[in-house]
Amino acid sequence: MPGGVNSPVRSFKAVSGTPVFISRGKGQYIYDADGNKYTDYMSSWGPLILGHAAPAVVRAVKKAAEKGTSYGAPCEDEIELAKLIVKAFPSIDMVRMTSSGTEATMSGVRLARAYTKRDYIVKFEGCYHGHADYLLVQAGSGATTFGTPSSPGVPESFTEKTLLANYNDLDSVRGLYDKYRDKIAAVIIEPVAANMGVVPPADGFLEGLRKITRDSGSLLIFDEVITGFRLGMGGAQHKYGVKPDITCLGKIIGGGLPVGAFGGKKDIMSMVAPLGPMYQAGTLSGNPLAMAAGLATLRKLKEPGNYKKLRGLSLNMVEGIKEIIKELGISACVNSVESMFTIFFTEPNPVDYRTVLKSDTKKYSKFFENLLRAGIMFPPSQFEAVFLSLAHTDRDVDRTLDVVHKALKAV
Ligand code: KE4
Repeated sequence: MPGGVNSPVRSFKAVSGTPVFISRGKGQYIYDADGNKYTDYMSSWGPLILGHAAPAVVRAVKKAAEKGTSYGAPCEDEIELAKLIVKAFPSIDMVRMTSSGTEATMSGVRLARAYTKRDYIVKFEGCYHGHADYLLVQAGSGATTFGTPSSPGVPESFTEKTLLANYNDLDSVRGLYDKYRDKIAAVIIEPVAANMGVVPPADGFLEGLRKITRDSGSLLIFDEVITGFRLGMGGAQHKYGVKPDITCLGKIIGGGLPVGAFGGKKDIMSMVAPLGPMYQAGTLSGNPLAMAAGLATLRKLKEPGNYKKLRGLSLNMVEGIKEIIKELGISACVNSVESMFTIFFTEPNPVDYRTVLKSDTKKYSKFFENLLRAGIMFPPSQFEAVFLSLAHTDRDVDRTLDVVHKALKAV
């Protein structure tokens, strides 16, 4: 397997180690093949908001598996999960399941282009929406506003219609609309960025995007693959009170099994085959085991007090880290939203990709290694998010803060 992994970010390449191979997880803990135990704050990059092997999820998957693993035909649980998503997201009348977040955003972008009959899309530097060719773009050289491929194997022609804006910078979006106004199908954004580390939207930023897109007849796509059901039952769009036209989901809605979804208003989703002409498909879309795991996760999650508990755990952790940073007088800061946060080795708090890049990744790497050696697993990259789960306890937070204190001091 290239790099010994099936996804690059697991390779520890960004933190100079060889990847840890996990043999099992339980609650807030994961155990590696050598028997080392870690308190896990990666949460499989977001899905495991209940923790590892949550009893309700394991029971649901076992029960589903005894009835078969896939039917190639619709089943009731697909309707149940769709209903739960539609209920939680007022901006969604209809939803289509996929098997990954990449498929969800790829399909959401295709849908916006089909619906508006326009070809250009706007994305933001530092936001990651999966690895569809035209979304693997980086800022073009100099004045060019369209993206250039950020990976070999993506022809220039595939990224010419992907325009790049700067996160939290409405003027950079207006500049693109001045040039390409009636050619832009959609703006796609992580309403809270988490793939450059956590970068919250500035006040008025999301509302500004809503106005710019609405005034120009283009669509607003919220990539809530991470924030959906993470920031609350209604995701970022509920928290910030801004309704997108299309929402992409993933991770938590599959409870750790392969899943993604995209949804929106009926008149937009009616474009999706077989109802409409826009083709989109998947052998294992709406897979019964993934549906069962997702349903078990969301049903548990919506029990009263859970988001309050997550928020409390995260607040204690984040405030504790900020105090340690202050006490040690080091150049570092924390960006956090609800139960996800990132420690950056830079000051002041990053607000976009350019300021995120000022972070000292060598210090992050040392910090990560010190935590790992002490049995704490943070994400093996500066540009990812730490996730709290309902399996974490106040005691975990206290013990983690002790380790963080020593690790920051060492750095
Ligand atoms: P997947 O295709 O990996 O299921 O989802 C792509 C995706 C889309 N949108 C957002 C906001 C995402 O964060 C992701 C995937 N996130 C990465 C890391 N944050 C997953 C980890 C990995 O690539 O292994």
